[in-house]
Amino acid sequence: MTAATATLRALRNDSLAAFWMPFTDNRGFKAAPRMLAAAEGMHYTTPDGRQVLDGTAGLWCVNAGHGRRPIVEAIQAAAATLDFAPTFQLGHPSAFDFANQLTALLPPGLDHVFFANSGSEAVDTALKIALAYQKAIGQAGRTRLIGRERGYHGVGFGGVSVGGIVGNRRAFGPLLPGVDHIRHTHDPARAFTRGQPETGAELAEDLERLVSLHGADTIAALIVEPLAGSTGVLPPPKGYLERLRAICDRHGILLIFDEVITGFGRLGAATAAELFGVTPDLMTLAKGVTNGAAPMGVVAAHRHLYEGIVEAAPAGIELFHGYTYSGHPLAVAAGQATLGVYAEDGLFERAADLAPFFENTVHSLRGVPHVTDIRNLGLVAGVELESRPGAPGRRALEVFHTCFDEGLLIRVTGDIVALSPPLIVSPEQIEEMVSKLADVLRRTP
Ligand code: PXG
Repeated sequence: MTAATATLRALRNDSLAAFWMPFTDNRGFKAAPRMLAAAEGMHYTTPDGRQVLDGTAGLWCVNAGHGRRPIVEAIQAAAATLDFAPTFQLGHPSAFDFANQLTALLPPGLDHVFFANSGSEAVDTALKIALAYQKAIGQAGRTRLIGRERGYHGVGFGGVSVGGIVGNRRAFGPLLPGVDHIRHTHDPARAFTRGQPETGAELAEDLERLVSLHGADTIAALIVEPLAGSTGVLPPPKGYLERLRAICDRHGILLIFDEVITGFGRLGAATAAELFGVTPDLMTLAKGVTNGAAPMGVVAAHRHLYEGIVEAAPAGIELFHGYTYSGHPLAVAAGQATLGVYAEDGLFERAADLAPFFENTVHSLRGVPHVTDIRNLGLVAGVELESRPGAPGRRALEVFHTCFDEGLLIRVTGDIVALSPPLIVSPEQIEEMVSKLADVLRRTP
């Protein structure tokens, strides 16, 4: 029996009711389910055997493509050798090796990594490390956390609080106290800009506004995505991140880059920090760290934070934080094999090489019905559609469904389509994605 037939049988026997699906229209999905049964390379296979071209690397995570043998085998071997090992007051060698391998990929200074199990956990960990560091260096009054409008930092209470997407916030009460937000960087007047906008660096000065309002000595950290992903692909204006860094330095505010999407080659470099030449004090990573094959989140911390917290603490535990599965052997094995595949295939360089072709091809959607803006950087693009009056998000959702039914996986948030294919994508597959999307847009009312 193939995996696909097994899945079909299971479907016939089971109700779909029990699984309360995340970020899903549960009633809509369960009335018309769309299922995936297998994946290999650039494609998913549905239970009825259809091939679906993966235009989104799963959920922005499968950067090396699906079913990579070295990763599969590393997970299998780890499961058979050391299924679980605590990392509280004990260790296992591969977690230390992997931490060293990761720091070698990161900008100098980001010398320590804390393991979590998702981007959301990484974000909450980074916020807590920032607070603990300020306290450790005698700045206990710095408790305020600053995020940015339209930011997405996962779904923990910390991440939602610093995040700036109303739909993710409004059902959940007052969230964390003492949080504020700088303005986002999107300007519709710059529609169809290729790559980083030339103007808009001055939006970083909005941080000065919050410093004036609250006092720098109350602010612990600023967290931003170097390129905002979930909110619809917003590349940073030229000079903007550099300016944020300078303002943070001026006022003793820690800078956190949330690189859950931008890490591991998406923008054509190991990290956005490397690409833009701006080093944060803390960096969050997830998704591509294991090619999506096992859950893992990572916080990389600058050595001054690690030393500040560890050296200031009395003998004993220095940071009261950690997860049962921090440095889980299966995730570590997946991560080590993933870094090997990235290096062997030269995937970060490949993404950089393909980026101009990707940009040109994606921008050929200009003029296609409903398209009001196209934004891109590296191997990520956002295609903004005009919303139907009174039905925001509806048009893009229909486009998503039709594309899937016709063999292309895209991602939509609101009325913005995101394309973020695995970095192994071929030029022909980029053309296939874009022409399929254009075709579906032309047929969508
Ligand atoms: N930070 C950023 C920048 C993210 O993009 C998270 C944190 C949270 O990661 P976890 O692993 O807790 O989900 C994310 C996640 C989408 C989409 O299509 C984006 C994410 C997740 C699911 C869908 O925009 N980003």
